Amino acid sequence: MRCKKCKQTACFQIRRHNAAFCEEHFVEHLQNQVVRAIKKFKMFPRSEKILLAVSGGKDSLALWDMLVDIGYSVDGLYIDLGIPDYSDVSGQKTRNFAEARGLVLHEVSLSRAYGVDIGHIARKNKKPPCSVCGVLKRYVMNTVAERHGYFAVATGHNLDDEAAVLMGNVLNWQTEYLQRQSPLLEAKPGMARKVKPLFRLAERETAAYCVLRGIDYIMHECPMSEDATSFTYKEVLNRLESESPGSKDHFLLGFLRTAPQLFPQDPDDGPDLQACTRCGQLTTTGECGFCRQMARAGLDSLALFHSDTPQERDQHN
Ligand code: Q46
Ligand code: ZN
Ligand code: ZN
Repeated sequence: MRCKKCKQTACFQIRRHNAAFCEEHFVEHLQNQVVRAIKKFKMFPRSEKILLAVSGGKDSLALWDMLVDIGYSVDGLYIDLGIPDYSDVSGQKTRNFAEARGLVLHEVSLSRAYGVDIGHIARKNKKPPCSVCGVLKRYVMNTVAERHGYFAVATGHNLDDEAAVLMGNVLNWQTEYLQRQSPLLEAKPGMARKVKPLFRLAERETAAYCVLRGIDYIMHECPMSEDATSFTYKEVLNRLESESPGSKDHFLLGFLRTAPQLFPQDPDDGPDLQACTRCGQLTTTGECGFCRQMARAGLDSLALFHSDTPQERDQHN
């Protein structure tokens, strides 16, 4: 196997692109895929500051490394969910990454603010942890982006994640979710612009990227994850991909090409919003979902951001 670019010995094959690359050109190829995604969906210009949600896992850290290396201005946001034997490690890996590169990292910590973990809030709400966690993460991302004036919030969802979500949405004909499934969601009142610049890269590619770039990431999945169906969808898609390389690309990218015609968006279409009577975030009801969720757990929603301490690191480069 020879590198498509320089004809040296290749170290990594990407079957769906019918190509192989040496280390240097593999890294370049992945970064080019990210630039292509950003440009195609007009996610953000180089002049704007982006907030990236980082978990300490391979995808978000690889994306942070890529964006900074390409020349984008990106700060991180780490949400400490207080999960025993997990959050400490993921937080430390994220901090180490930011520190070594002189990057700004915002940290919002459940355990520091309240002395509880996400499991406690879930139990008090009688809901699965991931549903409570989703509400919390969206709220924190929107609030930090608004307070600090970020142009967009980026997340590390990759090709495998997005193809699995699409499969679930199609199998269950979740047309509302299909309408919103896009690597770019425009900003709306109370909601930051959301972007997913990694959607063209497969999981194994971001893992390989981390190895090549010496990025130390947490390998374990979050132990609270109970979404077995999404693992099944990923397995099915992996089987398809190995039989017929390019299947995931065809499935997801084909959907993204046709979705605007299938689901035309009306920019004025949306519920009437008012300020949450507790925190001021825009919401459809008197108190927003986040404040209600925290109140059910006996916690003051306003206390969470006392621990949002953006840590300005010394720039090393
Ligand atoms: S962090 Fe939160 Fe995930 Fe853990 S509790 Fe579920 S949603 S699995 S990406
Ligand atoms: Zn090469
Ligand atoms: Zn509120």
